[in-house]
Amino acid sequence: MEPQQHDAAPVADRHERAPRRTTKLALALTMVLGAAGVALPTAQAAPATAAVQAAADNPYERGPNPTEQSIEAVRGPYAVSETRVSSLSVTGFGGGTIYYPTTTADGTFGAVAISPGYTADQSSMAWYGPRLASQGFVVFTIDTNSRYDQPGSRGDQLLAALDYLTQRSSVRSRIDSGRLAVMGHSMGGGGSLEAAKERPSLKASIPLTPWNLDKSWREITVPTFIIGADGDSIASVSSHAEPFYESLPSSTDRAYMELNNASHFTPNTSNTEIAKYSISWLKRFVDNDTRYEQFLCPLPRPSLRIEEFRGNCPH
Ligand code: 856
Repeated sequence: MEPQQHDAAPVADRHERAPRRTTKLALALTMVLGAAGVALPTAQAAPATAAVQAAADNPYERGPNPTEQSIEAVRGPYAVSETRVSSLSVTGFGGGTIYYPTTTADGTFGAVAISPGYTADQSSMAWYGPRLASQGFVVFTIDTNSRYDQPGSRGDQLLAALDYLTQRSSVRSRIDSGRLAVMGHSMGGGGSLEAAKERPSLKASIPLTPWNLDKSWREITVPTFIIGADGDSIASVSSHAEPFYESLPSSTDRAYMELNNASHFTPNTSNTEIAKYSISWLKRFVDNDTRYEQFLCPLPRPSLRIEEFRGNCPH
């Protein structure tokens, strides 16, 4: 199927592309002419803007400087397209939907595969697609081979989906294959822990009200952000999210957010706290974008929406 425009989000490539191109040209000219001993007027010879400096410091930084408002917004700066992947065209998982920034003017993006929970399908995680892709990630919400697959299988399927995404998908050229992450709900969150244990090269993992019979994740070195819900009666935080978090090595970048007044199914509908801190975690660890560290450290304070927040700061 052809890529489709997903929504009417703000224009994609408005963040300083033209100025940056101009300053890069000026920089090249300055270096060439400078080496040749040619003097230039000051305006052209001084390209060291904040944007140029930032791009030099971190080649994976995407989008404008973030604000509290920009990470809470229902859509980020990138217009989003989507393409469906049939289960018949893949092996190792059940197909899904890829959401991606429409523009090709900002280089490649990191990518995240997202698994649903027991008995659920990709539709239960659909809100993450445009929400995260519009911030500058390729997002793959997947179906599992069977709705009854257990966490170990869901972990394998997340990794198969990432391999498909970077090696065979129609958007593979848009992705930086070295900057990948996993997310998942419930047994899919348990699967995110399994995937991070199995593939330490992942840059981030975000288990959402995770469920797993294995309580010890001391082998994980992937930066992991676990989100629990205080009212979860299917995967109680005392038996799942909290021990999972506490078992992560303190040498691993890790965080735990417990949502207040929330249930096992809170991650299935649009949620500002889940979005803003997930975006920050992905930006910080998939893009190495330290502009987002301010939203993670010092640790967010408890509020009407947040029961508690734990973590290792600074990262
Ligand atoms: C639904 C995980 C004994 O385990 C359970 O009862 C159980 C139930 C549900 C889930 C889950 O993945 O929920 C998400 O889409 C474990």
